[in-house]
Amino acid sequence: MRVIGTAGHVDHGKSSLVQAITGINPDRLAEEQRRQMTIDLGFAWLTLPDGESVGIVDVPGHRDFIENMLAGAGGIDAVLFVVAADEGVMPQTREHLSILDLLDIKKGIIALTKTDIVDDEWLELVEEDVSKLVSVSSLGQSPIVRVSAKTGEGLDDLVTSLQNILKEIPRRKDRGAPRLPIDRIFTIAGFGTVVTGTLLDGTFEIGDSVEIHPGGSKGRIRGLQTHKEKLDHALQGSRVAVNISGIEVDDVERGEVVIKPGSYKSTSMIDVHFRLLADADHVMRHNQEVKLYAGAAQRIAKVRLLGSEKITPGDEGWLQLLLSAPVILIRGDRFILRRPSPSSTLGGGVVADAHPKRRHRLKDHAVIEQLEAFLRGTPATVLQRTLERIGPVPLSDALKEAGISDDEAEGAIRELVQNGELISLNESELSVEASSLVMDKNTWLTIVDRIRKYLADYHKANPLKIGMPIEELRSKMGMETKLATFLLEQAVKDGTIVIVPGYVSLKGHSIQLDDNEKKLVDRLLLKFESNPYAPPSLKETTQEIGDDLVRFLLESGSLVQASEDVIFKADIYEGMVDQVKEELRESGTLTVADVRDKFQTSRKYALALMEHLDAVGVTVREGDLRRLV
Ligand SMILES: Nc1nc2c(ncn2[C@@H]2O[C@H](COP(=O)(O)OP(=O)(O)O)[C@@H](O)[C@H]2O)c(=O)[nH]1
Ligand SMILES: [Mg+2]
Repeated sequence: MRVIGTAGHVDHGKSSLVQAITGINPDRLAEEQRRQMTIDLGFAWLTLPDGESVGIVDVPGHRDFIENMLAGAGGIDAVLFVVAADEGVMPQTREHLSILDLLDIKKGIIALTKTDIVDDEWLELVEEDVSKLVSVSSLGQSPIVRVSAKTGEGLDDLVTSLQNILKEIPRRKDRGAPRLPIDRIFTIAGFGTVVTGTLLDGTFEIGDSVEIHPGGSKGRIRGLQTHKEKLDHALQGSRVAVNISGIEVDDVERGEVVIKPGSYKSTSMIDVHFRLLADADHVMRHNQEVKLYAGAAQRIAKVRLLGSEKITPGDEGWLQLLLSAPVILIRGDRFILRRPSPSSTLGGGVVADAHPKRRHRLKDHAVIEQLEAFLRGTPATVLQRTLERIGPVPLSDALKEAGISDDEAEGAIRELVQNGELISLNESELSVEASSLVMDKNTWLTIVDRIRKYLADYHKANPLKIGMPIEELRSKMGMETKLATFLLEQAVKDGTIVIVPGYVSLKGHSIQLDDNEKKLVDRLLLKFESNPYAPPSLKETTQEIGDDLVRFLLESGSLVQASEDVIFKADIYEGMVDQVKEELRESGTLTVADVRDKFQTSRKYALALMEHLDAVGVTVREGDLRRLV
C-alpha cells in the first residue's frame, strides 16, 4: 500500500491533475469550491494498471496554508510534484521542494502541467529550468512528464511513470505497533467519530481498543475503510479511515496519533539532527522559538543547540527541542522547523532520540557521539545505548523507547545476547513477546558495584552480623521489590553475594572475632558445657557478653534459642533432640516431666525444649503427651 502526495505552487494544477487521474475532486470544502483553491488536505485514490491501489493526498500550494501542506506531506511515500508550464518555477515550487528534501522523500514524478496553453519553445525553457532546480534536490532522479489536465495529454504516461516509481520504493519499516497520525476528523450520522490518516506501522483490526495521544482519549474501532472500501483490518502504509466508538469529535485534534494502549510513549523533548536551509534568511541560535511540524502535528518548540554556538544557513547540527506540548514521535521520524513570524521554512531533519535526558548547553562530544550512534547505529547499538540510559526494564519497553521495529528486534537482541551485552533477569530465553526484564552489561556492573559497596560498608559497621537484612538492602537499592529481588538473584548467580534466609552478605564474608571477644565467647561456652541441660538464660548470657555477640552466636548457629529465655549450645541441643526422638520411637509418648527427669533438669528447660520441638514440627502435643509427627 502506497500513498503519494502532491506538491507545488498554488494554481499550478495539482488538484486538477488529481481529479484528472482519479476522477475524484480533492477540493471537498464549500469554501474551496467557491474560491477555486485548495485550503486543506484533499484525498483521492487511484487503481494503477497493475491493479495496485494508491492513495493520494492533495495539499494546498498557497503559502498561507503551508501548515496544512506539512500535515499532509508527513506520511507520503512519493510525490507528484507539479509545476505549471506557463508560470514555471515559483516561490512555493522552491519551498515545497526544500520541504520534500528535508523530509527525505526521494521518489516522485515531476508533472509539467498546463502544457496545452504554452508553445513548445517555452515548454523547453521551463522544463530546463525545472530540471536544473530539481537536480540538486532529493528528487534529482525523478522523471519529468508533460501533461495537461484539460486535454488529457500525457496522463497515461504519468500513471505509468507513477507505477514504475512506486515499484522502486523500498518497503517501509514496520515497528509492528500501529500508529496513525490523524489528518482529518469528522462525524458520520449514525456512526460517530471518524479519523483518517496514513497508517505508518502495524495493522488495526475492527474491535481493537485504541487510544488517541497525547490527549489520551480511549475508544474501540468500529469500522475501517481504505479508499472507501470496508475492511476487517487495515494495512500498514495505506490511507485509513477509522470509525471509533467512545470518542467525540471534539476530543480529537489533527496531529494526534491513534495507537494501541501503551504501545507508544509521548514526548515533550527530542534530540534531533537538523539542517538549516541554504536559503534560510536566519541563523539558528540557542533558545530560539520555532514551530515544529512532524507527522500531522505542529508544536511551538524552543531550540537548544548542542555542541555549537549557532547554525548558519546551509549547515547541519544537533538540537534538543523542548516542545510546548507532548507528541508521539520515534527515532527516525522526520520533521520541519519554521520561523513563527515572519513565517518561513528554516529547515528540518530527523529525530535521533525521542526520549533524551535534558541537555544543557554544552560542547560535549560524548553527547554528540551518542546521538550519532543513535541516528546511524545498528538496531543493536541503539538498543544497548537505550538500555544503558534506562536500566533494567521489560524488553518491550526498551524496544519501544529505542524505536526499534519488530523486524529489527530479533537480530538486535541476538547480537547483544551473544556479545554478553544483554542480561535477562527473569527468563533464560529472551523474546519480544515475553515479559523479559533486561538490562545491559554496563548497567549491571554499576548495580553490582553498588550492592558490593553497601554490603562492604555494612560488614564493616556490623562485624558480628552475618549479613545485612535483605529488606534493608532492597530499600537501599531504591527499586521495586520484584526488580530488586531479580537483581539480587542475579548477584547470587554471578557469585557476588550469598543469601541466607533474611540476610545478604558478600561472598567470602566471615565474622572475625577479636581477642577479647574470643575470650568472652570461650568462657561463656564453657559454662554452657558444664551445665549442658540447664545452661545460662538468654538474659544472663546477654549480660555477660553483650547483645551483638549473642546475636552472632545465634545467627552463626553456635547457640540455639528454644524459648524466649532458654538457649542451648547447638551440639548439646542436637544431642537432646536425638535422644528425645529415640525415646519416642521406643515408647511412643513422653510427658514434659519424663523429659525433665531424663536430662535431670528443671521443668523450665524441658518445657522449652518440647515446645520448640512442637514448633519446628518434630513432635505433636496431645494433652500432656507428645508423639513424633
Ligand atoms: N489550461 C489548463 N488549465 C489548467 C490545467 N490544470 C489546471 N488548470 C487550471 O488552473 C487553475 C488552478 O488549478 P488547480 O488544480 O486548482 O491548481 P492547484 O492550486 O495547484 O491545485 C484552475 O483554474 C484549473 O482549471 C491544465 O492542464 N490546463
Ligand atoms: Mg489545489
